Amino acid sequence: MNKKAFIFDLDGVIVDTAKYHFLAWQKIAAELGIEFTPEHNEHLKGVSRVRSLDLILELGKIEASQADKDRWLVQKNEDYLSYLVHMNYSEILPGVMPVLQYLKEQNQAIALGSASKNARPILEKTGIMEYFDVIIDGNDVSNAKPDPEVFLQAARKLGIANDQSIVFEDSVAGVQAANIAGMTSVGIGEHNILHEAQYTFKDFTYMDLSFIESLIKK
Ligand code: B16
Ligand code: MG
Repeated sequence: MNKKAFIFDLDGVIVDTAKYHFLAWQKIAAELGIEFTPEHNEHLKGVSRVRSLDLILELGKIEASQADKDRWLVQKNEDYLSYLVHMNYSEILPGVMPVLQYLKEQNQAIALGSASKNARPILEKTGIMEYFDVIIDGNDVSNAKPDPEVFLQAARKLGIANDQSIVFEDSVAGVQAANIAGMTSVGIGEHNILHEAQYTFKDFTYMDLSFIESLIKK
């Protein structure tokens, strides 16, 4: 039987928390007098919290002390967490559950590969922790996407080769990380943004289970 590793990014793939990250960063940017648009935000998707702040400061050409940076990082996370308080199963993006259920039925290996340090509480709140054989998140890695570390760790822990691994990603950095790792990259979002992915789907409702079946048999 073919056993593949299916590695899911979290924010923007399983749950729509990307919008909460955006709102929290936008608040910090506004306080600093920096215009921060959804287009700018695309560069922050999949990128670590620390690196995201640096990108915003670069955008505003602001040099800040480490103490200020630390304060903004705490403020951003507190604001972000306030959006998650009422999070539940209903915030799982459409089409995700049928794919997870199908993979389980087919006895495939499933991992989470997220840059977020808040990944575990989100999986708990949405009640889908049990689907994941392995969870690698922002607490486990030292190199942020597009470095492939998060996906390499996931595949290694599952005991499955990189070329037998498939990554679902909504970020440019994450798609690049999957490609560098020698894995199959499936972009979830707009094709014009995620054009480096081997396949792209607007969201999981556009993905037929026969596509997953073909990846398993590949
Ligand atoms: P946190 P993913 C990423 O999660 C987000 O896309 C990115 O916007 C965020 O800055 C990063 O996690 C760190 O998140 O501040 O919660 O540690 O898309 O890799 O699941
Ligand atoms: Mg993401």
